[in-house]
Amino acid sequence: MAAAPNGKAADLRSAFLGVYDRLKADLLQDPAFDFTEDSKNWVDRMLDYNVPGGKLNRGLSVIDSYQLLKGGKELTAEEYLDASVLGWCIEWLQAYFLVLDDIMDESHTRRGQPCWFRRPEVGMIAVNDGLVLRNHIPRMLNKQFKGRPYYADLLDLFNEVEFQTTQGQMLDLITTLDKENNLNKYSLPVYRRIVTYKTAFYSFYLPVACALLLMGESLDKHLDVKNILIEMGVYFQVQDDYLDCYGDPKVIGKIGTDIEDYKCSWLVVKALERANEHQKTILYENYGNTDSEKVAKVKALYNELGLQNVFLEYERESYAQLILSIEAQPSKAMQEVLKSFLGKIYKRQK
Ligand code: GPP
Ligand code: MG
Ligand code: MG
Ligand code: MG
Repeated sequence: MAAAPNGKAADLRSAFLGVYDRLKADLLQDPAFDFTEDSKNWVDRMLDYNVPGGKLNRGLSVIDSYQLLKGGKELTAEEYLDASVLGWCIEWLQAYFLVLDDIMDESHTRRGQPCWFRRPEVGMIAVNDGLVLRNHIPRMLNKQFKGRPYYADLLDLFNEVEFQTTQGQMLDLITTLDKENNLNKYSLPVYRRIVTYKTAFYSFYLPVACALLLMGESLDKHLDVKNILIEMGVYFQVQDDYLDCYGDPKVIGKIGTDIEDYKCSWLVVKALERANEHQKTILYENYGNTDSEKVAKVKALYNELGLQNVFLEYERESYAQLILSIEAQPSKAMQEVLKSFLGKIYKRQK
């Protein structure tokens, strides 16, 4: 077995990708399914298209967190593999969510390429591919961890977090149904509830919870840490919503659809808080429409309301608040874990 890598970010990434190749090879030789040449090629290509092409923040954070919780000591090859497999399980979960989310949000691009379902040969086969990705996770967990004392806790954790994410996605989708009510329902508490469930649990709590289980810790003893990670997740989704409108598609790899989709985005919530009656009418008449002139009117109103500065101020305050709660944590190692995660997303452009 190769030793755990140390050193530069590029080396960490390429070592992590080495584990991806190994996991993919195992899945393509799964004895529970009699692969044909065509099905093997399909899954191989589907995985390469959807799993490894993102920032890998969530996956790499499992390794990073585990190492910091071990007091910064270099991981053994076995420990590195354990953390990497869990990291990839989270990346698989993310791929499964994104393949389906892009269908639901009618998106066009993801990670700088057409969304998987937009490929002419894929279409609605993408729905089943989402399920295939989802079903790979317990197979990888079983192969690596069956028989370990924390195996059942890992399965429970992945199941619970997936449940929470689907509930968040449901809220995200059904909140857009009531268009006649002219955005009346959109408020910060409604927003926080959606994003806590749809993003924060799987993107922030899950990687650290995985590292804690590898340490033999009981998750019930880390509720403060969970709350901080959820706050970080809310901040991350506010950034996602901001970048949906103000990010450079070439950098974020996707074209925003939140205005067209009538999403309860952080930007529209802030616009509603600040708009006068005339400006509210502009929002009511133009929000939630694919007509590019209407989208442009919404964006012009966001600019008029100075939402870019409102976001910069929010970002500054959230960061300061998060640092305060992190520094109130009794464990220095846990402080490092949380600061490392926060450092990866603060002022991100993608
Ligand atoms: C991000 O929302 C949330 C998810 C990707 C979770 C999806 C959950 C499912 C159960 C499918 P988003 O739509 O703002 O993300 P993006 O901007 O990347 O499309
Ligand atoms: Mg979505
Ligand atoms: Mg989306
Ligand atoms: Mg988004």
